[in-house]
Amino acid sequence: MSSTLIHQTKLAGICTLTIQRPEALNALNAAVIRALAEAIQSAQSDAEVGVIVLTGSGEKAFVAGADIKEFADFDAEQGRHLADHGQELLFNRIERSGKPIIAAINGFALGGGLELALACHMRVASDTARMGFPEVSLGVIPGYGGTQRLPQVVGKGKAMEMILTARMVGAEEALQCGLVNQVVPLSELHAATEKMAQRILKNSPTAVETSIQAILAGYEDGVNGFEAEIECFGASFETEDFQEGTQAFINKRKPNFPGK
Ligand code: DAK
Repeated sequence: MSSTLIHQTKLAGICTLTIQRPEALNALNAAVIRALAEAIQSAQSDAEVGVIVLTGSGEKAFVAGADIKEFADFDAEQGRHLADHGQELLFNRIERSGKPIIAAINGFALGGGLELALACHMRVASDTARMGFPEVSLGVIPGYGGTQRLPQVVGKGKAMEMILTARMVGAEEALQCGLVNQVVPLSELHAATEKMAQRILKNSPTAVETSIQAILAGYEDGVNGFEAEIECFGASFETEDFQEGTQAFINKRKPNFPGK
């Protein structure tokens, strides 16, 4: 299912969702957020999909932020409501997805666009990408989880610098501080993202999903990540994937995981 705002392709277990608003550098308005949430939900429930890739249309931008023209007239109540609604509908859904979601950052990833990339499990950037949080230059603060996820990824000091100065960082600096996992020439971005996705697809889908759960547990309030890991680890032994993975090793063959 493709909408005019989100273009979807599906190939060999990888579903690529491309945000299509090139005239506004793929800025996130309410309609894009809704369409993207629906497209992700549909890919998550598609048994043929193992990894989801998010990217932006054109060669200039991944997502240049929330749509400034749309949120310019919001009051405090609307801002709070939309932050809450948008975080649950889209950003938390991405982060908690059992199927890994990779951001292929093909240009500007600013404000809400960088928050979208940060909600993804991994980020591959083109060497042309520029990332930052311009919010304080507009009189607001990041509202889709940026103040929480950026320090988790790059550390508190770098997050403070990026958010308080509103300075954009280039791809190399982003790689150096751990904001992105890999940087490649723009022409190789999709091949590099696909390669990362294919590596994941060789592994047990249940173990991949459970790894995501265990990693996220360590960031949840009141949850002991080590205890969560023990639970998740124990549960792995009951899966058919565990039987298949260990038998394949013993019999010197490639595993064919049932994903259960
Ligand atoms: N919103 C709306 N339109 C945008 C846009 C944006 N974020 N970014 C670019 N565009 C539009 C431009 O207005 C322009 O449209 P026309 O004038 O042609 O109609 C078109 O895209 C091309 O942009 P430029 O002509 O500006 O292109 P340049 O190459 O000259 O510059 C740029 C590229 C990325 C440096 C520049 O476009 C730029 O500075 N864009 C804005 C970046 C930005 O400040 N983004 C917003 C960050 S704040 C919320 C939760 C979270 C948020 C908001 C609300 N709630 C829960 C309610 C998050 C806020 C943010 O993301």
